[in-house]
Amino acid sequence: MNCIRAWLGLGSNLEQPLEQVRRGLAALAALPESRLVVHSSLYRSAPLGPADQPDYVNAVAGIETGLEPEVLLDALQAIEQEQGRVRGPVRWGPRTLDLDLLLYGSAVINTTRLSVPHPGLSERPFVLVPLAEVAPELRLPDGRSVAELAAACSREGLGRVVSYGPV
Ligand code: ROI
Repeated sequence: MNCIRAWLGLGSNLEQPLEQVRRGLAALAALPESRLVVHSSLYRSAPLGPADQPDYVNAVAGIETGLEPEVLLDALQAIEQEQGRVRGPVRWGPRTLDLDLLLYGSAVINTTRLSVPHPGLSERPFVLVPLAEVAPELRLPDGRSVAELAAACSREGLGRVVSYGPV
């Protein structure tokens, strides 16, 4: 198997977000041709975007995968659907489970369906902080250090969820 380390972001703020993220991690562990290698703690984060929505639970996961990027994207979207994701009318509105492909090895991908690295990655604390927790040595394809980006971002409204066991 041609194995690539991919990094995925999980986010939920509807229908018991902790449970949604927990189920999302379990679904990632069951992806074909892939292995869930590591996941971060779960974090509670204030919403980016419209403020009149619940706080989010966020986490990141690292997988080794033999799936091509767009095949992986299909699989992630199938998991989102499985967990009742409905794309509402509001841009940046609430969601049951959002799975983002953050990084796919050191690939830079820009197709109609996929932008990798994820465009929000380098400025979103709810992605950078969990990513730096589990992969402080990681660099973006342009060479920027995840640990340095995480150290420089504001942690306001972001906190680790405690009293929550492993998946
Ligand atoms: N805000 C937070 N805190 N966490 C998310 O996962 C998240 N996801 C989104 C938008 C709506 C941009 N805001 C978010 O897609």
